[in-house]
Amino acid sequence: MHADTMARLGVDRHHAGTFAGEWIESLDAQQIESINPTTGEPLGSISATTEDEYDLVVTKAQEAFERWRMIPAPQRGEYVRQIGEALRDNKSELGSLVTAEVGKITAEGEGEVQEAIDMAEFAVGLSRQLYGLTMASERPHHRLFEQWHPLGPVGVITAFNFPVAVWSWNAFVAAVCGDAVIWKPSSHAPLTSVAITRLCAEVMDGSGFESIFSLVSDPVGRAMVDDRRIPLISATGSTEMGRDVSRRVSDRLGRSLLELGGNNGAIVMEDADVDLVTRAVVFGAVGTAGQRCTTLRRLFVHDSIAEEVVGRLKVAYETLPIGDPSHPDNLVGPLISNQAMENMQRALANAVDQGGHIIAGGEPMESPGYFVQPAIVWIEPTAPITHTETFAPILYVSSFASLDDAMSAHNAVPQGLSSAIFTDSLKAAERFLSASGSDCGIANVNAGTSGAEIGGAFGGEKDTGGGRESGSDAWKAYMRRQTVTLNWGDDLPLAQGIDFG
Ligand code: UN1
Repeated sequence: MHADTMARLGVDRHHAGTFAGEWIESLDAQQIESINPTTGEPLGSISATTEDEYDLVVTKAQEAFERWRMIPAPQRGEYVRQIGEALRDNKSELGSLVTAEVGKITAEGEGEVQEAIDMAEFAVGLSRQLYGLTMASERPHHRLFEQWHPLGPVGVITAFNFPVAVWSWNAFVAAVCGDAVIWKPSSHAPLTSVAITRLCAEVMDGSGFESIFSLVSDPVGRAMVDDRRIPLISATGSTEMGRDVSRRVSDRLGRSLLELGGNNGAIVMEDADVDLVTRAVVFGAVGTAGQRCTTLRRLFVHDSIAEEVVGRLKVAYETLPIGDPSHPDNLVGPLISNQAMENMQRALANAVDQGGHIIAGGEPMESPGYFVQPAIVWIEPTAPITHTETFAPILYVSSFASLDDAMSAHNAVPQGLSSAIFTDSLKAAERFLSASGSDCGIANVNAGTSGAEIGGAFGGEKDTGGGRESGSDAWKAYMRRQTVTLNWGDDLPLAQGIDFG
């Protein structure tokens, strides 16, 4: 089944891992193996990128960029439209490859490809919407305005958990903005990156712009981060990784766009709809086996309904269908690796040490793959473990007496990605959305923390890194702003009224 899917996508069991307008690999290259987390078995492998190959990728991307930036943005959008079509035509194959490679259930594997298709469509529209403002000039016969120009080759570092969608947030927007894109995917999802790059290559073939969507593999991520030829590095992953990227990129005064760890919380008020809460919490906490940066990790429930909500969640957790993610009945697939299982066990042990009680799940499961039972832990919101992100399905639950208390516990963590409140009270919702409410980049009312639409800007504050990707005006990060003053008069009036003789 996997072999068929891979063949349809043109991904051989062994494939070159570097694309610079053409696939390249050196004979003695190291291999990066892709492991199917459902079975623990290898799916295939790609060749790692050597330093020389990396250099060729950047040289070709730069050369392509210099021509790409000069074609009208809507024409660039036309290429992205065709890539979106190619994704649409291959949605189920790509979805199954995502399922095989990172263990997402079929609906989520395909959902992620859909997110990339949506993103392509968004970027096509955007290609006719890259606007600049005109400001009122203080000088007669002067026009003051800003325009946005392409930036250069952009480096895109993605994580295993969204191996298609997060690349598309960056790549499609950057491409219509006139940039070339150099992708360094996660070593846990190399085959998906090869399949996607092959689709792009097919569309771009013969256009003269084959190097606009290129691919590099480990271990050249660091070289890319340090490379002055790359004005923007967009990186998704852990806070630790992002801190390192941020330091290195700012050292060369480059730009970084960071989407890092989340530790997302939801507040459940006494008037919340408990059915809706239960469904939203289960999807948010156990969807993608707790491996989204938007996964719900902390739940604050009003004292008066805590017992009821926890009871409902326990029942839901006891009957969760966990298993082979390609089986349509299953809702929870495996974690990405054995290491991820160990991290989860360590976090649970710490939680118990810090006074927590595991009230559902938590056990690793007998299986060749990396399956676990999602856990619910009743614990004080001040326990240090609840202030860290463990990339696994652990939900820390506590109760509160007043919204003010819940709000301060909610905002007390270093991360600031996504947040939610469940209530029918207008006052409570508005308090949560106010300047003294949620300190996150994403705030939801009566909807869970995960599963954001692409139309909004995605990202968060504090340790989440501050970057914004995908929708709204996130495109501005991929362009350079130029402020223009144009004097169409015969005099030379100076700003600030300066008289210079
Ligand atoms: C991520 O986990 O890095 O909002 C991205 C969501 C998805 C994207 C998650 N649209 O959950």
